[in-house]
Amino acid sequence: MRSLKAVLVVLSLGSLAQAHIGSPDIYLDGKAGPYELFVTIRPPAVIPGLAELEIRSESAGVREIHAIPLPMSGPGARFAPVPDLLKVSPQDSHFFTGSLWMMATGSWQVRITVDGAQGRGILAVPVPSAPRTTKKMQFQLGLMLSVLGLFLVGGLVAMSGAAVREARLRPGTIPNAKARRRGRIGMSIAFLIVIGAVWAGNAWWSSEANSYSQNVYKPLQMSASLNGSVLKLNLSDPGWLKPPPGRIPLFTRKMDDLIPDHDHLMHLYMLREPGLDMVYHLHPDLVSTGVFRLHLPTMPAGTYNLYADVVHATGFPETLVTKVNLPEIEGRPLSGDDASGAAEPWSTGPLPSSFRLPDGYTMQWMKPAGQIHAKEPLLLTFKLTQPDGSAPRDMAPYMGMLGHAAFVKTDGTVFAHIHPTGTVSMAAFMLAEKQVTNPSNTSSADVSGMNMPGMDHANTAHAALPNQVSFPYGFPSPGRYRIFVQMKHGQTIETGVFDAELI
Ligand SMILES: [Cu+2]
Repeated sequence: MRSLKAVLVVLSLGSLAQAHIGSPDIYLDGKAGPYELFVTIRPPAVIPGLAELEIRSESAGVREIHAIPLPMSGPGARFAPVPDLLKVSPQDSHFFTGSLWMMATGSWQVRITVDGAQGRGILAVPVPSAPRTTKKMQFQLGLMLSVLGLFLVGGLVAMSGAAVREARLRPGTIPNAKARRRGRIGMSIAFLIVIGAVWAGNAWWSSEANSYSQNVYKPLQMSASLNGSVLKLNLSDPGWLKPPPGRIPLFTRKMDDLIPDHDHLMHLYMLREPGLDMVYHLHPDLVSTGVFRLHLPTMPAGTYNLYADVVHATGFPETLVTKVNLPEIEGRPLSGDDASGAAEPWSTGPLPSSFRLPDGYTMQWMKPAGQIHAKEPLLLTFKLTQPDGSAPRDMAPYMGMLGHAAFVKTDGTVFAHIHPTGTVSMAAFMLAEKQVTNPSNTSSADVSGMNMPGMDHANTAHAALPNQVSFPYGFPSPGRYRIFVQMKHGQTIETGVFDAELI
């Protein structure tokens, strides 16, 4: 009977999202030809703005690194301007830095060219570029400008008064009553004109600020409704980047152009609040434009935060969020790529770095020594072992990769779904890489037929797959985080749960 109670739903988390929530920095572990690079890109919060670029070369013999931002598709992707040379750190010849101007909203890539002992190598890193906020003027600067502005207004009025009152008098002559009156009239007129100009300036500034705020990124909205054990997700466009009538936009977002990212149009994480003690990684099916449907697995009642990752044909990724209250669900058994995990609520204290899985296996976080700092580029490594402590012989790729991880801040401000390549959307990464290997092809066409980097196909032997996986990531801010790591052996998808505390 419980399943008949169609209940509920819906509260948008209303945060600023991008691909990932509250975690805009890009971390990527990739290869530019023969050179292995760890790339960190910190995109600006406003556009146009400067993106900070840091590259650590993990290979020897790198002489020079150049970088340039390019649109992901169209002619701009083919006719690249001259790239910037990155600076080598004087202390460390493997560390390169630079800053790049991101000039427009859209789906961009930073193309990195490495020259060195083994020739030239190119790596393309997708960078979704969108203003995330409007910056407020600093109080001191506002105060100073106001004082200077008042001085200018007063000065202009006084000068106009003086000009009409006494400009034509001989030196030393005292203006008579008539001249003084003329001066007062002159000052009044000047005051009205100046105030008019200030008012018009304010109106112009406000309208510019307004049109900019239209460009501030607004993710697709998502709402959830439950019917029996079927969850329906409705996507809607809150009107981001609607161009004024008659103008052709440089970049648009559509709802009917989603492309598969490692085999699925949507990757949905459901996390139970407030303890983050239950996690589900599921894959809803597209029913019609903007509508997804999911047969829920059997799951306990509670309030769940939903994070849905999608990628547009342009390579622009988004994470859509909503919240749903569920009764206890008697649904289907988990199958295919769907998986779940459970752990003690985070509030009961940090979990050990060695996580016991329900089938006796263990997943271990090879924690870096010392304190972890916010924004520090890290390679986080996890290892799966059998009950006897040995490596499983039947390690298998999970959706084409050695592992998938979700990083969630316990206060709900951060969610990031990461892969061994890094924080970039895999579909966008392949779109960018395809241009490096085949420069004439810059169309944003479907990439579903492409092979995943490191993808092992179903029929090949997985005996050689390692039992550990590393994720490049940097925690965006201090606080407590929960990390959900998924690896697969045989037909079993294991979900390890770990806690991290950052000061
Ligand atoms: Cu994934």
